[in-house]
Amino acid sequence: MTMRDVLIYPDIRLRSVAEPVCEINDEVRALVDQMFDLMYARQGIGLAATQVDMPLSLIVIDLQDKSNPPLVLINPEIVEKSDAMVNSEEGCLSFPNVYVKVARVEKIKFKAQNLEGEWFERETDGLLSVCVQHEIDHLEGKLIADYLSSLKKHMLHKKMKKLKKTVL
Ligand code: K2U
Ligand code: ZN
Repeated sequence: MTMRDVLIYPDIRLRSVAEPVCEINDEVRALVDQMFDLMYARQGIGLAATQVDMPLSLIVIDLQDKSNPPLVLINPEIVEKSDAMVNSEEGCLSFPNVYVKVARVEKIKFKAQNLEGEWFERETDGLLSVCVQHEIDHLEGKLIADYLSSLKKHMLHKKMKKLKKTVL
């Protein structure tokens, strides 16, 4: 399978809702490898399969710190959320040079399958919590643009659509 690049907003394929991964086969393992390579090449710390036009429930994460080894999340789900919220400026590989203030729950417990198909659960906060929530948004077709006011979202859409025309 040839890997295309990261889809750039307002590409409609970013709105795809991911399908569950039913079988973790060689094709899925090859996709995971390609997603890590692309994520590193684009200086990302997370990447969702929908961003590479593969509507599968699959995320790769590498926060680039020793306490958090690289993660593969297959069929991830958030199972618990804290009441407390945190605001952060989020970037997105599908929105080059765009940063949006997003309010997210501070702590989450999530479950997912690893590449061996084993289910695991993890509680987290900080950057990993924000990243997992950001990536699971991608799997649901939700983007950082959706956290903007309708006016700002409209302006961003116009700007990025124009940019796409000039680049192509
Ligand atoms: O999904 C993506 O587009 C990759 C995201 C993941 C992410 C977004 C917000 C907050 C944390 C992670 C980023 O573009 S990766 C770029 C980046 C690098 C260092 C710190 C934060 C974001
Ligand atoms: Zn993103």
